[in-house]
Amino acid sequence: MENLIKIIIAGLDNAGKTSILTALDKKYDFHKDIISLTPTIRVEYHATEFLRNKTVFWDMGGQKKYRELYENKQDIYFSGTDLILYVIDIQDKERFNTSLSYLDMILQNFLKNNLDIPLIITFHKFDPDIHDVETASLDVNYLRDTIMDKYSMFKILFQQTSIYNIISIVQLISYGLSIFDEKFFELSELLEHYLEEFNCKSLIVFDKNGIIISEFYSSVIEPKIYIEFLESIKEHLFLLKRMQEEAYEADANFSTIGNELLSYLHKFEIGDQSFFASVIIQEKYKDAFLENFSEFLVDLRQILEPLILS
Ligand SMILES: Nc1nc2c(ncn2[C@@H]2O[C@H](COP(=O)(O)OP(=O)(O)OP(=O)(O)O)[C@@H](O)[C@H]2O)c(=O)[nH]1
Ligand SMILES: [Mg+2]
Repeated sequence: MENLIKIIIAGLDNAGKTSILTALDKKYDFHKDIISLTPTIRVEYHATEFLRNKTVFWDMGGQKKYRELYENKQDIYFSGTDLILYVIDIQDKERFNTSLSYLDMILQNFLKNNLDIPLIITFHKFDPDIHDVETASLDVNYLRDTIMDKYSMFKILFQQTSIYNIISIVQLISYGLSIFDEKFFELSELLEHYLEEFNCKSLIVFDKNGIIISEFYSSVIEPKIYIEFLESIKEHLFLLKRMQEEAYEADANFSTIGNELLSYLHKFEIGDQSFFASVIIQEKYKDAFLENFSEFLVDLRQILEPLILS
C-alpha cells in the first residue's frame, strides 16, 4: 500500500529551512543556490519519494506574518502531519526565546488534538568552523533540556546540522523517514552483522535520492583515516546523484582506493527503483569482502523487496 507522508519543516525566518531542502536535493554544488535564496512566501511544497511512500515537505515560511497566519488557521496548515522537523538557528541566540514560543504554538496545536506526532529538532548552522564551539554546545544543551522538560509527552530526536556538512543533512532527513517502517530495525541488524563479517568501517544503503535507508558504522574509526573516511562517504553521495542524473549506467560498481581505504559503491535495482550499497573498508580486507558481497546483496534484497514490491 502506498502512503502519503506529510512532513512539516518549521522554524523562524532565516533559520535555514529552505537551505536544508535545497542541499538535500542537490547534494553538491548547491552553495550558489543557497546564497541566492529569498525568504519563503507562505508555504512551498517539496515532493519526494521514499520507498513506497510519497513524501511531501511543507516548507513553512517563518516570517512573523506567516507564523501568525498559521496560528490563526491551524487546521489548514497542521492537520494530517506525520512528522515535524523544527529548525533552530544555533547562531541566532537573540531569538532563541522567539523560536521556543513558535515551537510552543505548533506543539500546543497537536496537544490540543491529542496527537503525539514524532518531532525532530535540529540545531542548525552548527558549522564545522563555527566561531565559538563551546558556547554553541552550551546553547544546544540549554535548548535541549528546556524543550525536553516541557514536552516530555512527545518523541523528540535532537540533531545538529550544517549545510557545510552534507552528511548531517542527509542523516537528518533519513532519521525522520526511517520511523515509518518497522523493517528498518531488521535492516539495521543485517548491516551490523555484515559490518562485522566484512570487517568494514561503514555499510550504508541509500535510496535513489541519496536518502539513507540504513547505516552502520564501525565503533573504531582510527583518527588517521577519519578524514578520508568522511570524504569517501561524501563522494558516494555525489556519485549516486550523478549516476541518477546522467543515467550513467555503464559502471554500476565503483571503487577507489585511497591511502588506506577502499570505497565501494554498488548500484542495484528492485522493481523500478534503484538503490546503492556503500562500503568503506580497509584495503587489507578487500578480497574477503568482494568474495562475500553477493551474499550480502541477497540478504539485503530479501528485506527490501517486500518494502518495495508488495
Ligand atoms: N552559516 C550557515 N548559514 C546557513 C546554513 N543554512 C542556511 N544558511 C543561511 O541562512 C540564510 C537563510 O536561509 P533560508 O534557507 O532561506 O532560511 P529559511 O528558514 O528558509 O527562511 P524563511 O523562508 O524566511 O522562513 C541563508 O543566507 C543561508 O545561506 C548553515 O548551515 N550555516
Ligand atoms: Mg525558506
